[in-house]
Amino acid sequence: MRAEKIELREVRLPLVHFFETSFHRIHRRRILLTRVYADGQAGYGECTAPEDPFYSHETIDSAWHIIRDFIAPQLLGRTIVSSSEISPLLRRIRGHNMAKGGVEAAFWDLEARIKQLPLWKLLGGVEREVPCGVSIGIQDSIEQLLEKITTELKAGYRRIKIKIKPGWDYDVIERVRREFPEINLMADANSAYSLEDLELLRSLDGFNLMMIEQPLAHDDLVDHAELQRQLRTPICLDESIRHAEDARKAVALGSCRIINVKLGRVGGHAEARRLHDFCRQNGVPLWCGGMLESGVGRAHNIAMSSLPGFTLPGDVSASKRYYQRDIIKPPVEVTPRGTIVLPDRPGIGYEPDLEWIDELTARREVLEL
Ligand code: OSB
Ligand code: MG
Repeated sequence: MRAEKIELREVRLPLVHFFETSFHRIHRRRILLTRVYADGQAGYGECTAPEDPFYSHETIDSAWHIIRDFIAPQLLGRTIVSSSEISPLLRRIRGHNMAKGGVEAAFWDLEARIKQLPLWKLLGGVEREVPCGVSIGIQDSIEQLLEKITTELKAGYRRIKIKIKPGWDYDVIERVRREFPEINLMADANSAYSLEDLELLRSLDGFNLMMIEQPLAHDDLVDHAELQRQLRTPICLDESIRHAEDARKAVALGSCRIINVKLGRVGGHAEARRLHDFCRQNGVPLWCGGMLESGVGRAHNIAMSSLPGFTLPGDVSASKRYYQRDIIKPPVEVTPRGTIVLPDRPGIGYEPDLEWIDELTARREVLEL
């Protein structure tokens, strides 16, 4: 593949329902789509950087800048045999994993299309159907939360994740457990606590949670190891794992027992696969996280989830939970068994709806040699 052109687009999509975490409440997404042209074909990716720097340092605007000024110049005009070469080519750029991952993803889609293979097969995936969970944000009331959980369980989802923060934690989980004693339940704190909250975090041990996700600082491994020694509930790390090396260190320190893999956060499919291989060899279960992606990013997440180490239900759910009309055809659908069936078509396996994308486009830039 010789990349002639990389196109960046910002599309704006309102969320069906606001999404609130410990760090913000959002009502719509600004999404950065990438499109790489080579050998007469195009591949599609999505940069998962959000609008603000509250999840990590990256934003859609920082990613735009890094892609335009540093990533595209490295890749345009270069002959690439396998998309696994891209991550090493970008190594000199420190961090900015979502920017890198957003471009790398488009190359993988393109390579799979050229080879006439579904992306999941090209990546080495084996599962034909992947289990799905849902991530439910902080609501205005516990009643609203219970209603949402009921809806998602009826739809077949196999695991419920709720967001927590100080003031929306113990009582909420207690009430959810009372209503749903048997379900697979977990909580995601997005770094809202510190070791000073040890007593509260230990009190959650009584609720038989599958795991607690990222309770402590976004860049910490040491305090999480201390916390894990004091908890029965497994800790799952999200923000703290930026690449396979972080996973190695987290496992060595005992900072977590489960890892949430996000393509953007780790900088793309190649790094996600390295992380996957390490965790599989070391018996650490994985699941695929989400960043409220549009269908393009969602399709990439689904392909990655076909790797055999993704044994737990992910945060990858149906398009309609997020967007009234997704930007791919068909939209992502979930079976009544709470699974997504891997598509057989080449590439990401869903077609970007180019006319709809044109209508939603707020900004576009074409990067060429
Ligand atoms: O921490 O997993 C997270 C969404 C945005 C930013 C961070 C997170 C999330 C989610 C939603 O939990 C996952 C999804 O449904 O896409
Ligand atoms: Mg998380």
